[in-house]
This record gives sequence, structure tokens and C-alpha cells, in this order.
Amino acid sequence: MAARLPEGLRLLPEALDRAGQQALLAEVLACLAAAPPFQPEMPRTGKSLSVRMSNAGKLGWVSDRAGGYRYQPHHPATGARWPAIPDSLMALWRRSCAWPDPPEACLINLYTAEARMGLHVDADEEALAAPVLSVSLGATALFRVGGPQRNDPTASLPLRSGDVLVLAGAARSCHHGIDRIRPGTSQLVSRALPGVERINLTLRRVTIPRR
Ligand code: MD6
Ligand code: FE
Repeated sequence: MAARLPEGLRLLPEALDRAGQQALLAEVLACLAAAPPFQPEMPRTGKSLSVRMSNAGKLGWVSDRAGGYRYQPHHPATGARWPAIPDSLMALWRRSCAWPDPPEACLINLYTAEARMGLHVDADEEALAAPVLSVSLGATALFRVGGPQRNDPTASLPLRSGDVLVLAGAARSCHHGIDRIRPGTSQLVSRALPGVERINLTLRRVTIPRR
């Protein structure tokens, strides 16, 4: 049975026009030059995810066999602090998320033609009530979203280059993943990074500020 989209899911189709996508890609390439992509591993099994990752921000999401899923201020391989989140993304968060605190992490996901992302809930943040904002660049991806339980019915929607997706409210704790990429549907990313079809950026608030 197909599910309705969860309350709090907001898709802003082509929130970034072509020029905005190009400008953001240039900023992301600069981030990747400072913080090279790494291959995260599943906790316990040590199996590699098919998506390569990097981060920008005060905190970055990393995962390996020994330490599991976590946020940390340093790149797992180089030990350097993550580069700053590009200003344009900070502005996009202010425009699109009714949330008082700025994002601390920008996870950069890199998809080859075969890469996918299994059904998961973003749950490693202390600030679980804060929305998560994602921006897609490059080839179209098939995004699947279900409910709070792994076996809840799911719906799927395409995420195209320039699309912004906000998961807030009830949608924030819903399972979601990427079933597959449609290779060749955009050359935006592959022209700059041969072999990489799609980049997805997710902005998250990680900590709850003390007031
Ligand atoms: C992706 N996105 O689009 C994977 N998570 O490649 C996510 O896992 C995601 O798009 C939280 C909020 C929005 C997302
Ligand atoms: Fe997610």
C-alpha cells in the first residue's frame, strides 16, 4: 500500500535555479578540496556504505566500524576541522526553516550511478525537533519516505537538481532513503566530478543550545 506523504515534509521544486546550482556546486567543490570524500562504514559489520561523504560545518557526521554513527569536529582521515558551511546554504536555512538556531552540520553525500541509501531515520542529533533541510544537485534520485516504523507504508518522489526538501514535524522522524539514481538525467555534477552523478547536501542542527 502506498503511503501519503508525512506531515511536515515540504518539497520546494527547483528552489535553486541553474545559476544558483552552479554557484552552490562551486562552493561544494571548494569544501571537498579542503575535506576530501571518505567512505563511511556501518557500525559493527564494517560494511562500506555505497555513498561517499564529506562535511562542512562545526560538526560533521561520520561512521566507522569502531566508533559507529557520530558527529565530530574533525575529518576522520586528515584530522582537520571541517570547512565552514557556505553562506548561501546558511541563508537557505534561514529562508526555508522556521528554526531559531543555525545549522551546525552540512553532510555532503556523493552518489555514483549505482549508489543508493538504505531506509534510515536521521536520529544522531541531540536537536531531534529541528528540521533537516536537503538540497539535491545533479542526476535525479528516487527518494522513498515512510513512517516512524521501518515497515510502515512508503511513498516515493523524485528529487531533481535544485530541489530543496525539508523534513520537519512528524516527517523528521520518518524512515527515508534513496532507492536509486537516474544516471545521465543531469550533467551538472558529473562534468565537474567524473563518475559522480549526484550530490545531496543535508543541513542539520546537532546540539540544543543552552539558553
Ligand atoms: C539523499 N537524503 O537525498 C539522502 N535526510 O541523498 C536524506 O537522507 C535526507 O534528503 C533527511 C532529510 C532530507 C534528506
Ligand atoms: Fe536522511
